Amino acid sequence: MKQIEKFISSFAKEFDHYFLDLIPTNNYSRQLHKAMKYSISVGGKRLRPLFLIEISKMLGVKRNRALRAAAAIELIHCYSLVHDDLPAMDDDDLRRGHMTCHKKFDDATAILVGDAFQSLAFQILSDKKTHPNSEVRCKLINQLSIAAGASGMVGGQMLDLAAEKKKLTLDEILLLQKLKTGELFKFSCIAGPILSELRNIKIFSKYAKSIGLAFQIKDDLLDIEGDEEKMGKKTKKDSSRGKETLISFYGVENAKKKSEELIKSSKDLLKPFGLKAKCLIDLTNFIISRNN
Ligand code: GRG
Repeated sequence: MKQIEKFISSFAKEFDHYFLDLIPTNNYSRQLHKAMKYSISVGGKRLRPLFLIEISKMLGVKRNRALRAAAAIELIHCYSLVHDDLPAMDDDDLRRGHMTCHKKFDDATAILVGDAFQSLAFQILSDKKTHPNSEVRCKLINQLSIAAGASGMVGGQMLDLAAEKKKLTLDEILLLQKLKTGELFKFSCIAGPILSELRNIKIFSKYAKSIGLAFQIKDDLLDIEGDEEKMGKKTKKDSSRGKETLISFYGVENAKKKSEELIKSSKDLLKPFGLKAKCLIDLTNFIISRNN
């Protein structure tokens, strides 16, 4: 295992301990509680939390505050995966190498798990433990709701569903991906600047735009070239449904080149941070070197 992979997996272990403890244990159905714990304990790379925490560290944000914002973004991500796997959406049996939530439990439970994750994310952000300044908390809530909602991930998912019935242009695909994947990455990259109360949100929004698109190109490449066992999910789904992807426009080789350019330009944005950005640079490279 490469150094960066070891680092990511040890972070995921540490984060998961903390993350599982945030699921409230009383006052509601045991089935819902079990399904919530199941859906977050089956793994995942925890990349969105890791980017959020590394950027926060560079900016001197207290770790416990960054961890709370990181849990909020991962809850939104986990909710989106649980809902995306449902029969009405992508209809998948396998996620992160385990049965999907609706297969392990049932469709209604999976819908409620997603709903509960979403509200828990905002409950965490609105708590004073996340930041003593209410303006900071409000900004985090505002940005996460934009990223997750109709002009962010949910809007992107709607475009994605429509893409099964209609051929999209490159610009339409770029918009779809920016909304569906890019907006959550953006929150991961700007939460640290918000928590730090510094004025460097613009650099990190720009950085997020590049890594979000590079992540999506890699995701499309993995769908074509990836190993189902390593990925822990079904591959070749887009091609088998005749769905247009970034790869169908760029072609495999150009897509790889494009993703390398995006990673280079995102690392250039980190130059002013010098050695402080070392770990974030390694993580940036991982976006396209990963094999799951
Ligand atoms: C249902 C509202 C709603 C949205 C679903 C996330 C999503 C939108 C769909 C999932 C399908 C997909 C492949 C999206 C592309 C990017 C993505 C989210 C990949 C999975 O993220 P990773 O690789 O997953 O970070 P892990 O499992 O490591 O957390």
